Amino acid sequence: MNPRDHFEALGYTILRGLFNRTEISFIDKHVDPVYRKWAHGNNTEIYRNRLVNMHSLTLPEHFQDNPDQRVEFFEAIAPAKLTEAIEDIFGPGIHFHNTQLFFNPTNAERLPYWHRDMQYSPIEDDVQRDELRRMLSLHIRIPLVEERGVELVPGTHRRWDTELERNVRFELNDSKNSDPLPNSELIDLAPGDVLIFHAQMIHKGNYEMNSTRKALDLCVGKYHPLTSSFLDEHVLPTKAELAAIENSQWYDLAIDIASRNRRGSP
Ligand SMILES: O=C(O)CCC(=O)C(=O)O
Repeated sequence: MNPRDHFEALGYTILRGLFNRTEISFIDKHVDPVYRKWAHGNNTEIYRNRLVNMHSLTLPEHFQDNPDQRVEFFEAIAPAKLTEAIEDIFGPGIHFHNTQLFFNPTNAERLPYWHRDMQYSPIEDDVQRDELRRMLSLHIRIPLVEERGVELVPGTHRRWDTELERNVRFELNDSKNSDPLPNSELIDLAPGDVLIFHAQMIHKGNYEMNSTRKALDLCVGKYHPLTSSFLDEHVLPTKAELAAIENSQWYDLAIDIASRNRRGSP
């Protein structure tokens, strides 16, 4: 099945070996110091809040010591071969939204939790259900170490929950959000592979099968009024940085959405 049909049918697709070893090392060269410094400064919070990710790796504060590296990082994570592959699958109109880095929790009490990304937003669940087919928010997962690190329920990008899924996601009727769900798929990835999945499909991490995890997620998507207000312009390139980025289409569109948000125009 080609990537477009695979995504349409199942809600995810994998581009095996899209990045070579040098490209992954280059991305990691930027990610690793940002992650290490953040983790060092937030040790207690990571444990106490049972965190499994950090977000907004492109914020200027992470590049204070070497601002030039910020442009390099923006370029490394959105090379033409990735933006073209995404456009082949989803058509034009994709914009950058943010980044996240997933790791294993330091607190063993944190168990992987089934969710749809926006269930933690103030948007009502039935509104999310009604908008599901009109929304395209994607995770582009770029593992920096080998992992069986994420589990998906194929097809849930096009349908809402079964009763069991709902009970598990919201921990209703004695269910836990870590309870197993039928028909799920655990995804095997090697550095170089890129997993693209719908942020609103039901998914969770897997910690125990990985001695370590370090997966960079690019959050990208198409404009939707319900998600556009979550775009944080601080994670985007400045005007001067934008001019220095060769393949800037994802960022151009994001900046356009952010400036429309600022003006309050749709
Ligand atoms: O890797 C994980 O721990 C979970 C991944 C996830 O929830 C996400 O990418 O939205």
